Amino acid sequence: EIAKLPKETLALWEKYGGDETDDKEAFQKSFIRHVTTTLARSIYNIDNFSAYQATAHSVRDRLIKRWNETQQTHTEADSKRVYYLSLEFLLGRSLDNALLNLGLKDNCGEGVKELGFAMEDVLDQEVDAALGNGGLGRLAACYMDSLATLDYPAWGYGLRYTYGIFQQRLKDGYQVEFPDYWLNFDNPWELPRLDVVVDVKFYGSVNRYTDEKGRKRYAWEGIDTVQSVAYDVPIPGYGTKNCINIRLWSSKPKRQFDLSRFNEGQYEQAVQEQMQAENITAVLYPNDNHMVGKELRLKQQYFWVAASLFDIVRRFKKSQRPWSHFPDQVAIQLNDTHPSLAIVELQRILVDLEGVDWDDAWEIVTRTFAFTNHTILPEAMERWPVPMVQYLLPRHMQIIFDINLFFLQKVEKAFPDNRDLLARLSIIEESTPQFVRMAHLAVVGSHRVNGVAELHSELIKKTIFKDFIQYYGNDSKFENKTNGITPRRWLHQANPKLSELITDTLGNKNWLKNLDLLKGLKSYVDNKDFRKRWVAAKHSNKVRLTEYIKKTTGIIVNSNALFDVQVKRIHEYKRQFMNILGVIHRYNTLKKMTSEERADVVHRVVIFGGKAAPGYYIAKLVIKLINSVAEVVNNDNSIEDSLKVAFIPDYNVSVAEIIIPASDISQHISTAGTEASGTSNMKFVLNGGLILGTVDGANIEIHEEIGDDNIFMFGNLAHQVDDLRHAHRYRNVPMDPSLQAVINDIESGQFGDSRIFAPLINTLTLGQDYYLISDDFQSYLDAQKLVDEAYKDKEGWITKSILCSANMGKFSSDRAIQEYAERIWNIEPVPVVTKKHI
Ligand code: AZC
Repeated sequence: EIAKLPKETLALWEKYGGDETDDKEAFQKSFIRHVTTTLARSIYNIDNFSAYQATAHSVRDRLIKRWNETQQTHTEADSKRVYYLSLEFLLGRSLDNALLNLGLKDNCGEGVKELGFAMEDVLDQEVDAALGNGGLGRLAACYMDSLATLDYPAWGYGLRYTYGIFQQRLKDGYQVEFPDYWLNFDNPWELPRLDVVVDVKFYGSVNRYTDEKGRKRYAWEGIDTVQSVAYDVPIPGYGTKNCINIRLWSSKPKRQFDLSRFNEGQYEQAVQEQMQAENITAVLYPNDNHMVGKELRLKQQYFWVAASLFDIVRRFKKSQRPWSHFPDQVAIQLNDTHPSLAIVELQRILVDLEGVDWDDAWEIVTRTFAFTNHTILPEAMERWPVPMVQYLLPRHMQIIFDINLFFLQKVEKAFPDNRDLLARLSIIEESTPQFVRMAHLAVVGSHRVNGVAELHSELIKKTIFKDFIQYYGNDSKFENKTNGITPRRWLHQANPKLSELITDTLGNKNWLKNLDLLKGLKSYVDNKDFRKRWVAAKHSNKVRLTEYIKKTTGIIVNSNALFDVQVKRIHEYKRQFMNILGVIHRYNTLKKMTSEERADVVHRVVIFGGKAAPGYYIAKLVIKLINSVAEVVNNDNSIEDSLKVAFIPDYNVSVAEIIIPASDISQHISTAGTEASGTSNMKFVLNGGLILGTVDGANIEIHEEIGDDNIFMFGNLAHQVDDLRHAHRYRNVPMDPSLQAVINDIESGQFGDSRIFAPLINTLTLGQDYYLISDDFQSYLDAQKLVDEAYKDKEGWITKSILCSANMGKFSSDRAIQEYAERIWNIEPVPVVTKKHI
């Protein structure tokens, strides 16, 4: 194509294109140009926020260049791509990450400084892209970073919510939610593709007809059409030209305004339709590990899946290959069951629109999809009422019934006369009304199903997917892919001092692309100078957090105390409740001590952070209890600063970047078998923080890697949980005495009106203690004692801290992505070829 252009045109592109180079001067030129033209401001009128915008736009220019080169390279290579479908991408801030990944940080920093701004203040202006709830959404973001870094041809598909996860503020110790209107100012990290628009329909009916070959065919006549507009978010890899894409869809009405209705005086109705269309992508559902069966949520899922598949299919069709090649060109990963309608939609496209025979289509579908499960909690399992699906997506409901019928026929053949098995395996739950079991649909429609840590992947085969194992056999579809985190954001960016020390020690930055190289730190574990710098890095991170705590809560803590952190979504299964009960125990123990006895005690700062789903009453009470305890403890001079408690509001990705590098010990204390993996555990340990954890999720594999001496594990094991619960239900289990004492303290009114906390206490006493706090409480306290003892041995602790980081190579998301690429997606890296500016 290029060859056909006139020489003069090419020469112009050569001459004027591509002045977005990476040197300081070019950056400063961009900065000033954006201040004057993009922002329409002047040298006399730039504050930190404008400086951020100008910097961001300058970086954006350079990102777009790489994005273009990448997309061109991938189109030309025409190799297989992976599409990662996730309703959540919890990206956080982009500027610092882009600067580091592109290698622009130094030049840009200097450039900005000479222009009169401090890079830190500039970076601090950015609002988080908080399009996710917690672990699942942040995992998607880490995976995009690794896909880009490893040169894989990959795209993410998600929704561009107008409101991300709510902002959390505290009032009288209670959580209050505020809307996260993150698009208030322009968003330099997205490229609106107002020309990439897909029509999505809903409702309507299905017509049957006979096609020219005499086959029975079905056509869905949807009535309500909404438009899906693409916004592309470039994701740069580290130390590569590869810059991949997350395409986020935004909904808008098909007809801007119904003029005829307007003329007929139905102004309000016309406006309403417009608003209904825009509603679809208005807000992220704020539940973590919990399904809420709202029709709007189902609409979101289909809207997103339909637009994404249309886009993927359109791209494939350009290559003019036969349909049977589709799975050789396209791999689609389903991030949880949220996108499982994609299985049905692809089958519909192939059968109804493209005229492929059912069985051939189904073969294509199942070879294309793979499914990641992130939880076995029953309340998180997606089930949609059949009548709702039928009404919203009539043709899809038929196809689901057919998929189920053909599947169950096969099961019946393999296991004749086993009606119970059929009922248990069925995609349809035979209740009133019937429900569609999305996890079953995802399993049946995928060629691979994976859990996210070894224990979890074993548990899904024994619990939620047990019957599928009976049918498919043990090793056919089911795999484990232990989660990972990106060391670029979670060490290099969040902990620059430690990153610099590691680079100095190992002699280069290769560890950022091969985290196993951290092992090289082990030979420095006794090196005095190295140890000194290690401690200094941790200390400066603790000072930074101390300042942040003061700024956000007013609480003053001592940066020399042991920092004990639990930050994650507030959930009963994660047991923040047990943590605060332990704090009360500690507090009342300290109160009983003499001053001399207390002199020997390790001072602690217990730090909490995390959001509760707005409708999750018990989780919100836990937040209130933490704050009530903090109020009493922090103002009690009699314990002489030996204990402080702080609840940091509005925990999000950028707050995590401040908290995680500053922790001495962090808590990952879910009831065994409930936390599928956990990923913050990996982030803490990578940053030289020890962990206190139950034998659950990825804690187990972290333990395996870092060894007994460097981790504090406690509590009952996953296989004991059923019996313990049974005992609570049917026997009179005596209450653990230490826990009873703590309950008495709360009930005595030590932390304010005890009636407030009664529903919470009842979960332990009346509610059969489903999460087994009473069963684990004593071993939790014992483990905490060991933590105190270990921390007193300063030198011993430093050694542990170093060995923690040094052994964390396995938990890089690069390792995880490589495993997915090889075992599930069958894709190869495609290094980006640098083009001139044509
Ligand atoms: C989370 C799991 O709770 C967490 O253990 C895991 O580390 C994370 O996914 C990433 O795999 N699950 C969710 O956030 N949500 C759901 C629906 O599972």
